[in-house]
Amino acid sequence: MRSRVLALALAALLAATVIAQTPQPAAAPPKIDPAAEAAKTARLAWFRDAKYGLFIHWGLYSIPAGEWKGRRSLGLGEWIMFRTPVPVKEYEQLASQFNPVKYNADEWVALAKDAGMKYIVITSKHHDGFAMFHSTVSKYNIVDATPFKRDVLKELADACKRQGMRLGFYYSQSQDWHEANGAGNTWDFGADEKKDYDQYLRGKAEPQVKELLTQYGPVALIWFDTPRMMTEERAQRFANIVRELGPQTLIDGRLGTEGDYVSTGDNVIPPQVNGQAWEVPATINHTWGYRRDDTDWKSAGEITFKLLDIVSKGGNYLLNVGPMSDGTIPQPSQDVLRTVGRWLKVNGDAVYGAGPTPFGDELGETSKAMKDVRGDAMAFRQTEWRYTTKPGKLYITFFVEPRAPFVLPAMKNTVSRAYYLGGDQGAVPVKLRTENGRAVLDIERPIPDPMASVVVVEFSGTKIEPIK
Ligand code: FHN
Repeated sequence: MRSRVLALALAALLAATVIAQTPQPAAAPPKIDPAAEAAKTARLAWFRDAKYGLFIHWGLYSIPAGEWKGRRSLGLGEWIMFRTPVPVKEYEQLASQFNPVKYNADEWVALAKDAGMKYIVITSKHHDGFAMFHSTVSKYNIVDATPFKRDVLKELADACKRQGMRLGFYYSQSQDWHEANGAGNTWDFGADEKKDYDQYLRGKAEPQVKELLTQYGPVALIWFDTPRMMTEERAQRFANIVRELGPQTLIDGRLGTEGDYVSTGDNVIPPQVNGQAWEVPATINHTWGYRRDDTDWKSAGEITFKLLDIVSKGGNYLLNVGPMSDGTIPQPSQDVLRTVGRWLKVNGDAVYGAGPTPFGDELGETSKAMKDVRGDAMAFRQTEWRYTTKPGKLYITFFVEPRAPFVLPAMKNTVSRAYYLGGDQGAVPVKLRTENGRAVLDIERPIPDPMASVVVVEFSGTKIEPIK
């Protein structure tokens, strides 16, 4: 018996070797539809220029705020139902307490504007299944199930229209802990594999996405998330709905099929430049939904660095706030956002519509030898400055006083002048000279803004041509 198994295994190995050694026809390159590509490029134009957006995670979970029946529930605020776990019948009762009387959509949009953000993405339904808009598909929504009875998304959409802000909706297409057939709730409804998942998709998720696209428009994007059990075919059904009802609406990178842009992992900034459209969803503290005990806000300096780091690699920064159950956004997070916004008022030219670094050495090295817990190569980042570009202009954002003199990387272009951003462009010049064919900046200390100062260098031609 043993020798028979061995013989079979050997025969299989031989067959595999033969197949591996036989020249195989080259895999056909993926088909590219030029018209579809052109439409995608056009859809993405605003997104690529915008660079900085406000993410808002708001829902019933802002009431317990990280604590259930007097006990701290660790983890993300919006995951409290799952982590505790709380049975649907109990969690549902939060709706009768949800009365965010201080909610003022215009103030939220004004905050995003003051912050220098160019789009807003808000949770229309998170994994807990509660719709923050008036849905006719399920009574489990803010108008039908709360004493507040106001459609907060409609109010936000109207305020965005009034103030010229783009608005997109986060929608948890897969996980829905309120529904017997939605993914994720195993404590009330048992294993996901035994559920009639398509019944949930067709009965709730797909029609709700249709409601969002038809009653709150124009919708800048739909931010799908955690595509559990999303086969290509299921994901494509959502994509078709978006394409049909919102031809200009973008699809993020977490639907389960290719979207318009790539969504990185939460708080994950890639180590190098990437030419695709991409976005980093990120927390301002350590949670998305409000948690009373999380007051570890990132500083304005950290946020500004991350923004420039991301833009210098070609991406967008979608920075989150978690409003409280009274409808207000925690004041410390507002203060941080406004500080960055004031900086952007002076220095926004280095960000909006700017292209990535033409160099890359300043980003630091990626070591293949060291891997993080996910097995990704770790980057040793340098954090003193970042480059961004526009035709004929190189922006150098310094986060610490630069080495003196500051020598620019070798390039074929000649540089003509250098100055600080702010005020009248060119009003505050920076000494520029050439030494051994390299442009050199003699920057006086202290730099104007210790948080971050931007020097613009004008050069010949439109694009920098580095000399390697
Ligand atoms: O599970 C969610 C989480 O609650 C939050 O919404 C983030 C935002 O990117 N997305 C999922 C985790 O990646």
